Amino acid sequence: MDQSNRYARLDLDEKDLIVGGRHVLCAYIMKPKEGFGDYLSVAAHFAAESSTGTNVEVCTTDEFTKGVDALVYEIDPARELMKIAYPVELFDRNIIDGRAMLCSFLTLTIGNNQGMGDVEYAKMHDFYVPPAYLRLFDGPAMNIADMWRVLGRSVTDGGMVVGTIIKPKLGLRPQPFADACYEFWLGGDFIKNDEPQGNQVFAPLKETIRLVSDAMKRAQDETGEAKLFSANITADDPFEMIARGEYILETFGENADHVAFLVDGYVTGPAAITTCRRQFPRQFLHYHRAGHGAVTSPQSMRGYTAFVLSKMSRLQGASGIHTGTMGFGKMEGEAADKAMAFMLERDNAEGPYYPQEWLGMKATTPIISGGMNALRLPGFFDNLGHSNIIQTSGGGAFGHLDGGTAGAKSLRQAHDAWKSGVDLVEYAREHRELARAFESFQND
Ligand code: CAP
Ligand code: MG
Repeated sequence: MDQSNRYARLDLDEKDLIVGGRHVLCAYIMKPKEGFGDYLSVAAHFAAESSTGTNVEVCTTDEFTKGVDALVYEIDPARELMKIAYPVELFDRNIIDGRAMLCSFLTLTIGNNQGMGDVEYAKMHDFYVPPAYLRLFDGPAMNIADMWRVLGRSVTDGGMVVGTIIKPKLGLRPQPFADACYEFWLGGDFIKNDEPQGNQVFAPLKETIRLVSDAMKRAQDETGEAKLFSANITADDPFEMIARGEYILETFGENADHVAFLVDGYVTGPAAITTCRRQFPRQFLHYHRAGHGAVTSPQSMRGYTAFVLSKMSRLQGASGIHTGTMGFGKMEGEAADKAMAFMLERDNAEGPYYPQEWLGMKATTPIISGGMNALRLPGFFDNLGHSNIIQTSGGGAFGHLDGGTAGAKSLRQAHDAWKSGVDLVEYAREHRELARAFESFQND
């Protein structure tokens, strides 16, 4: 059944659609399967399957239904580019408060259309959210500015939050874990659970958190500085997440505002992020994206890009999300990924295909990790253009020849050198921990 005339409107102008404010716009790289029709008819079928249609006309379709069809409004077969306008009315809203839910955005725009028989592949590279839909998302409650406040820094000083991930990734029992925290905190600001650390049988969460809270108090007393901990509350069951969060806040007591909550948002999905965002609005919501590479990797021709993942996280209310090391660390990425950081932290940002005005929605802070160490930081900051990020180095701290405290100090020294425009080698002459970082990581 030829549906191209119903779900294709190449006469529509993107600027008019943005001004009209009634459509979410999505840009996909899509390739039709050989022998399944021309580009436009497959694109129209994609739009049908992503909104009001199926593979045949149905007798129940009425005029109202046609008014909320998703519409292909631009194609460029040579570039495998397809753009679709989704009427905002299509997206599901909470019955409790009428607000938007990201799962509905995904179900339509990256749902059945990922497995269609006439589509070779389709991957979303950007999307635009009109004000009428944007206002229905929670957005972030907290971000790096709230961390700086706890650290006693002004937003003008701001600067890099010196962080680590307790390594090894798994295997430390409660006391060695807490000892590693204390060691890092003697030089650094921020510690996170590694993404799989939680309530393993060899490290019961309740015992570990109690010891970490004590380590934080001792490190704060020792240094006279506030310290931060991002505790993993990821779980399948929202009630488990809430139980973990409540226990952690109760245990940290007067240091509860020094605690962020880590959620592995890709593997647990939008419900876990929103559970944390709504149950614990006074905690920094730390979105770890472990697993995202399955769909965001440039090697994957399906799903969506890391840029899209990050944009969705700001809508949902992530205080910070890992944005990769932009080619300066160990994970996939390139210098141009800085556009992801700008989209997260600015009120107006350009994406690969769309502008986005955030209309005052709080910024989401880029979190940098993945093979980072003191030696790699200046190049990273030169590329990004600033250092107002949360930087977490696991190996880059505990791989330092003189241990975690020296590792932390080397990271801070590298940041200070960059801020003062001094070459690292020069700065290392007067800063031993940085000098020893060269011996520790030079060949990494
Ligand atoms: C980094 C890390 C991070 C990944 C996440 C790890 O450890 O803790 O989870 O880098 O990647 O487990 O590898 P290191 P991304 O500092 O020791 O490399 O930030 O790109 O999501
Ligand atoms: Mg990790």
